[in-house]
This record gives sequence, C-alpha cells and structure tokens, in this order.
Amino acid sequence: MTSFRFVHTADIHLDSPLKGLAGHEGRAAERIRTATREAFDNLVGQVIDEEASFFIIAGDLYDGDWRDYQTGLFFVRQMGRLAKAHIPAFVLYGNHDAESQITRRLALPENVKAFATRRPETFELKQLGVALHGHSFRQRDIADNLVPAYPEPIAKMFNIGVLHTGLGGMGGHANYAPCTLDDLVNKGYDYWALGHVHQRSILHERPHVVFPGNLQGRHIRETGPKGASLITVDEGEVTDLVPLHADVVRWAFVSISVDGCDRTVDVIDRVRDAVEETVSRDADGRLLACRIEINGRTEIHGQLLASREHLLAEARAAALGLGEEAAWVERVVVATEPVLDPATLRAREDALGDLQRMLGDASEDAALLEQLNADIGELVHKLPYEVRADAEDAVLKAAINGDYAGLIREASGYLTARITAEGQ
Ligand SMILES: [Mn+2]
Repeated sequence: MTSFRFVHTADIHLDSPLKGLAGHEGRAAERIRTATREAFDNLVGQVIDEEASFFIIAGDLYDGDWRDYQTGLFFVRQMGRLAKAHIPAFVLYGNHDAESQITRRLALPENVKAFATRRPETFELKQLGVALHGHSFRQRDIADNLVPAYPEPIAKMFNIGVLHTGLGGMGGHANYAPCTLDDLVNKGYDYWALGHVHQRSILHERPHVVFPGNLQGRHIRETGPKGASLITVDEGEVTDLVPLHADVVRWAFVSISVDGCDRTVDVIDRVRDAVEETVSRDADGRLLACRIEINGRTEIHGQLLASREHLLAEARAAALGLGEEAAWVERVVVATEPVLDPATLRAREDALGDLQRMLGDASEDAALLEQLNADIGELVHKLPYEVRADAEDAVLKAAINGDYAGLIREASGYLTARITAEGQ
C-alpha cells in the first residue's frame, strides 16, 4: 500500500530586499541580506534528507521581477539538487511572481513543472497515485475565486489543490483570488496546499487546508519560527503534518519594562539581559533579529527619549557582545511614560501646570485642529509611501493618520518630559 511524504512551501520571496539594512555592515547584516536564499537552500536539503517524494511551491517563490538572472540561476541550481535525488517539484505562481510581474525567464529543469496561468492544470504522479491541480496567477490582482474552475477530483487518487489565495482577507494580507474555507473543504480534494498568508495555519483537517507560512521572516511583523510543512500520507490519508524550520534569521519583539530605573546604565543593563535571554530562549542557534521596546514609568523618560540614538548603539553593542552572529538589533522604540502623569501636572499652580492646561485646551481647539490639518496634512501627503507605511514614531504616526488631537497629546508628553527632565 502506498505511503509517501511530500513538502509544501510557499512565500519564499527569493532575494527580496530587506528593509532597514542600508548602511549596515558585518556578518549579521550579510546573513540577513542572504537569508531568503540560505533558508531555501536549507529547505531543499531537508526535502532530500527526508526523502520526500515531491515538493510543492504554492506561490510567491519570487518577490517580483528579478534584478538580474542570478535569482533564476539560484533557483535552477537548487532544483538540480532535487533532480539528482529524483524528486519532482511543482511550482505555482502567485501575486508577487505572476506572469505579468516577471520579465526575465529561464527554462526550468525537467523535474520542475509550473502550473499554467490561462487555466487550471493537473499533473499526475501515477506511481504514487497523486494528482496535483493548480492555477498560477496571470497578473497580480486576481479578483476572482479560482476554485470553482479547478478540476473535479480524480477518483482513487490523492488529490492536491495548489492555490495562492487571500482566502477571505486573512491576517491583513491582500485578498487576491478570494474563496471560502467551505469552497475548499467541499471540493473533494484531500489536501489544499495554499500560499500567500505568511502566518502558518492549519485551517481544516481531512481534507487538510494548510498555509505553511513564509519560509523566512523578513521584518518585525514576521516573528517566530518560519518554514515549510512535511506531510505524511498513508493509504490516502494524511497521518502526519510537521513543520520543517528552514529560517536562518529569526525575528523577535523584545519588550522591556524599565519601571523604577533611574539611570541610563540600568536601562542598558536590562536591555543586555533581555537580548541575551531572548537569544537563548527563541533563537535556536539562528541569528536573532530583534526590535526592542522599552516601556514602563521612569524618572528618566525624557532622557531616554532624547538619547534614542545612543540607546540603539548600546543595544547593538550588547548584541555584539553575544557574538557577531547571535543577535542584531533592528530598532529601539522608547515607549516609556513619565512618572508625573498629565492629570497631576495639570492640577499644579505653577508654570508647568499652565503649560499642561494650555496643551490640554489645544487638543480640543477646533480652529487650531483645522489649521493643523491644512498645514500638516499637505506636508504628509508629500512624504514617500515607505515613510508613511513604516512610521513607528508616535508623533509622526498621528500626523500621518490625521489625528491632530493625538499629535498634540504626543507632542505635549514629549515637551513635558523634556522640561521636567531638564529641571531635575
Ligand atoms: Mn502572495
């Protein structure tokens, strides 16, 4: 009776540029730069070691058009390793690597089959009794449900549907080729190899509906272990489904309370301890890329806000202290609060109290808000898209969102912190 294993991956985004690395040198930066290739190289090694019978890529193998032929050559070289091990691969193109997005092409090795873009296509592995159905994206914004046009399941075979889909707009991903879970479950297939949603999830069992998640986290919104799925099928039933972790850089969000710290050196000590602890707990021998958020109430809130560049350098120094490829600090966010809260300050009968009352009134002054909208709104529109999309700074975020009352509140917090810090 047939028993076989296969590997399902998606969203490799090969050679995608990683943000926030400009100007960074050293082995950690180099590791992050090459992470999508290294992870794919790892995965292909695991496919061979696990003696998988075949390999599925469910879309977004490429991040977009290749910068040059090196991206395609890298992929062909990896598929050559599978060919040597007699493992066929099935590639479906998604929104990022839709036919219209890629202008350069290379002939694929014989063991690699790509699903057609004009209509759904079926590949059969007769010896295993497996049929794979898939429909690649012709252009990036597929708005139709592709599932109804997928072929009927082939009797007495293990039917796999390969599909790149936003399903119903899961996890904030663009809802390309939308469909419902019911559409998939009721199709009569045994396994749906999905791609597009970067968060790993098993949405249904028997039939299995699976997003393996992306292969390598690329920014702070993609934290934790990343990889593919290894599926075991016995007598036409999925009997096992395990993650294969292939990532070489692991992203982590490190939240550090500096409650009660009243010296910068104490804050830096806490940062060092937290980075060390996160590396030993979460990195699993990989490079840990982390964003640090410092929070809590502290006397030195104003000082911390004013010394963000120094804090980032100290955090990076602490990371380097663990070894050159142990950790890399992407950013330090200062989200602390002053010990003196606005309400207490407002009640004071001195100049500081006056300032608080004035700022408090300002956030409710309709004419002022209108004026700010006219002046700042116009400036914000001129900001490049990336700056608007990646804004982390609370004041800038408020400005971008047109939340001028929030902007005044944020700015007053900052001003008050600076003034009270100077007075100490
Ligand atoms: Mn996608």
